[in-house]
Amino acid sequence: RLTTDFLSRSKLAKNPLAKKIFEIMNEKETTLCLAADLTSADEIIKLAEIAGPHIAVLKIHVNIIDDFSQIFIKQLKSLSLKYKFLIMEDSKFGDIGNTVSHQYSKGVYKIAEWADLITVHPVAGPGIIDGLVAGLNDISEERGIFLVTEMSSKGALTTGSYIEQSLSMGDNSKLVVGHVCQSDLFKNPGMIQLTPGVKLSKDSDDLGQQYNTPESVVNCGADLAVVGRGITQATDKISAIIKYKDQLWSAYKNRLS
Ligand code: UP6
Repeated sequence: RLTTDFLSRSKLAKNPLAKKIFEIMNEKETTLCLAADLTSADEIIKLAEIAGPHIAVLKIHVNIIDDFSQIFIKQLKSLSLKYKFLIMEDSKFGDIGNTVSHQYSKGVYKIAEWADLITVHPVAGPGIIDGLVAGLNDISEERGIFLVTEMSSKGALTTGSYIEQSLSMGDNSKLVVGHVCQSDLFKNPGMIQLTPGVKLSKDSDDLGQQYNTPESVVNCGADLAVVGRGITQATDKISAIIKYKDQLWSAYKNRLS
């Protein structure tokens, strides 16, 4: 998987959105997934406007936004079409199938209607994926999920057989586009490794987050790399965006050869 290029891997992906992620990364020459963890809808839109040309995926946590509205979703959708990036809602669903089917499609957010991609804890077992599939009943667009197979934070409980079972859950569902993990845990070249905990310098925050550099996460198998505060807290955001994009892309190029 590590030395195969994205375009070849796009042909091996079973999920149409996984194919699309590979194609976008290849075409825009970026593996950046921007974690726009901001609490103001306008600020997220402003950031998406400048980051749009340089990212493959924009990831949000919809339930931290103070002024969520359908207008925000409309704006975000139109930027995603204009700049060709996908929208990920990092819900980390983790309940029984029946509950997640409602959380996905109902309530204030109606996530299934607009999020191309979501994240899911495999903790509840395969029924959680069946529940999400049920939540897509009225949706005609392609959708994909990343299983949170291994977390970036210190002392995470995602170890050993939990990881193994999450990987096999992923192999058994067409809805799964890849895994959130820290290292090269799977071989299937049609699946995508999404790695969070990325910063220009290897350090940590004071709430358990652990960071590695762009080069080191790519060498550990990251296809898409999640950068949040490395960009959102930079004084010059556009140069931070381009710096991460370039470092990640050249590490990917080096990995191929
Ligand atoms: N995230 C992690 N670690 C995981 C899974 N997800 O950090 O194992 C998410 C966080 C946040 C982003 O919820 O949105 O990735 C990382 O942000 P940061 O770069 O600001 O630490």
